[in-house]
Amino acid sequence: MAVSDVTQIRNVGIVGQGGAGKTSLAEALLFATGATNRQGSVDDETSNFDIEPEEQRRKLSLTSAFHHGPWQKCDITLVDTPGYANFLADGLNCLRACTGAVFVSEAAAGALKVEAEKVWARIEDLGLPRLAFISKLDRENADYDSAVADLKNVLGANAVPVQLPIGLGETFRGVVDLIKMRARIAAADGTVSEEDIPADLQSAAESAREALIESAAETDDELLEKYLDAGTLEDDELVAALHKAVKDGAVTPVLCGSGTAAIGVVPLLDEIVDLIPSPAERPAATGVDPKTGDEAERAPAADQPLSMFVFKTIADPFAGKLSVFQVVSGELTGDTAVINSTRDAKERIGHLLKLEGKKQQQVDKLITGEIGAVAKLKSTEAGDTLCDEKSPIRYPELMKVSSAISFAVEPKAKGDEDKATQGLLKLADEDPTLKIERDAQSKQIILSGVGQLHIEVAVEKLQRKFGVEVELKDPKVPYKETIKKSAKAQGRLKKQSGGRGQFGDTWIEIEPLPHGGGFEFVNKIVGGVIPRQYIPAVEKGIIEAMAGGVIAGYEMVDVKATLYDGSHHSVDSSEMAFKIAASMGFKNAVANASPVLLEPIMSMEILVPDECMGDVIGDLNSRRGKVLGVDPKSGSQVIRSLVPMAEVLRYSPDLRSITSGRGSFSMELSGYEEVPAHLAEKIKAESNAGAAEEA
Ligand SMILES: Nc1nc2c(ncn2[C@@H]2O[C@H](COP(=O)(O)OP(=O)(O)O)[C@@H](O)[C@H]2O)c(=O)[nH]1
Ligand SMILES: [Mg+2]
Repeated sequence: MAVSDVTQIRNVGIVGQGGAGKTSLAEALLFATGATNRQGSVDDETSNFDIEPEEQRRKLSLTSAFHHGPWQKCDITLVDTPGYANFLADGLNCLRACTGAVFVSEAAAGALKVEAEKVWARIEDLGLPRLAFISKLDRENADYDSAVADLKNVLGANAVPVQLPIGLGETFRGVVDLIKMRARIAAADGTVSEEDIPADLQSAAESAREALIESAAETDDELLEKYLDAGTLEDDELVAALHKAVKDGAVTPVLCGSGTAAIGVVPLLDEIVDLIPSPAERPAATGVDPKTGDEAERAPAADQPLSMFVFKTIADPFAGKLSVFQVVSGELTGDTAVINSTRDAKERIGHLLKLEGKKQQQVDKLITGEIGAVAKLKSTEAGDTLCDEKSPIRYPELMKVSSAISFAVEPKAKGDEDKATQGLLKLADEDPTLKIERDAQSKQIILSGVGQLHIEVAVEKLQRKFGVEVELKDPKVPYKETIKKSAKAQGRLKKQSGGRGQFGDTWIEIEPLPHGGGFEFVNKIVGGVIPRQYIPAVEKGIIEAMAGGVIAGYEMVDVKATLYDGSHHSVDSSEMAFKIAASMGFKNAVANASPVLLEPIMSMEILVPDECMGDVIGDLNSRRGKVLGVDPKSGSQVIRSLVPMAEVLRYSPDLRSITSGRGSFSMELSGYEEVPAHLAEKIKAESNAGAAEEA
């Protein structure tokens, strides 16, 4: 359906932890709008949202997917997001383009995991209006009340039911709508019939409606007064009050149902239209004017200058590289010239597309708020702003995710290195959490990502899309080197070989910089003992020596180097000679500056059942881990700890066996610390052996 007005748009992120039932719910919603003629299924590999073979085979979402359908007078775009830790970032970034979220969790006590909390924190950060949907009420032992209580206790949500389930498990057949005070029963053909509330639910419904009215009116003094006076509110007053409370993120209305059994789906569509705001009601988008650097903003309105935020790239097998964006302000028609204000480049927008699962539909225009895509932009990447050249604005970039794990990638066929690198770089285009580097020392291709599963999926895609088979070698720990003391040393190169010789002579002092200080270079040469044109070569020599490492071949960091003396030769000196001399001087100085190795330290949150806590902590201690604290969380414990990366490269399988599969964890880079001396010796020996083998 083509919409003509911004008030008709709802962009809804379907979010929550993996396995909650998001994709199944999205399929049911899509089918109910009539956009698809049968309900897709995760389990049958017929989903319109889990499109990639890697997702279908695993029956879980690895990347966000989009489709849309008409409901009432609106066009609802569904953004189905992944919920597993390794793949969260993509969905969290897509929420920038959403006007609201449906937070899905299953009808069971203690089901919420770290991922659910991360998603919730993001919703809070963005001030995103949200509804909660408790899924899987058709399962045996489904527990609606506990799930609602967990939303409050675990997430701190101001959760208030707007529905009660009718029947549970096998007998689950519909919901009580607490606004209309009617039963809405799902029929087998996907439609909904309205009935009176079953007698046995009448009194529960009445008290739930009262609680609903109270929390809706709480945010509005006038309404509260009226309610206290009259003892009740009209339905439309209640909807209006709830709409406002949702818009402000003050209340989370809770709905319920089943995606796979298509129950509670039509009522959810109704509430998406009624309660989730259109882009017009969202705050103006803020950014900066790229010319002046001043803060700038765009109201979500058609009469504002055109601006678009590109939040995702998709490598489509047919259309090529698709840039997925939201029209933040103004109106976009096909064949338009814009600028990329993030990269200061011109772009030409060709055909406009709306994403419909694995397909795209061409459209004539996209209005404010709409999510669309365009193929084959030249210089645009995810996170960029595209806009009217005459009124430029630049929006904040996407969230960055630090990688937690690295593997060396080795092609199975010799000579496939370039093909592998090119393919991986293309995959990284689509997935900014994937990083590809060439290790300067070992010449290996190093692939870094959020977790082991993330890397494994990337390798599968590499084979499917680019026909390169690779092997993953032991993950490499990115150690660093630094110094602990100041030291001075000379670096002198003198070579006489037949004709012209090589001469450079430098005296360098090095000092430790505070952690994160990087590199500083100071030139204190006076009287031209080293001519000015050679100074940059000295700096370059030191930078190269640092990059290649001095004690174990790892990058050296946090050093200040001062060039304070030296000498030159009028014929034999050259840039090259000074570069080499400086590098020698720097290395000589490092030898006397108490050089040490630094190792990456991971900050980990491990969720374990009570009875496994002792074993997990004992195991952490044997990995040189520091436990920072333990917090109870809905029947489990969250252990917060700091552990050296080298000790947790393959933590997943170990935690699985310690906890019989019931533990889960997330980790991110926290910082660098000095490697204990006895381990440092081992690392140096291994690295030097490796270097000798290479040579
Ligand atoms: N019984 C039941 N199973 C469901 C329901 N929703 C999802 N599932 C199943 O739970 C699993 C995970 O569902 P999926 O939609 O992929 O969850 P997602 O990871 O949140 O997208 C699949 O095997 C689904 O068939 C539901 O409402 N009822
Ligand atoms: Mg999914």
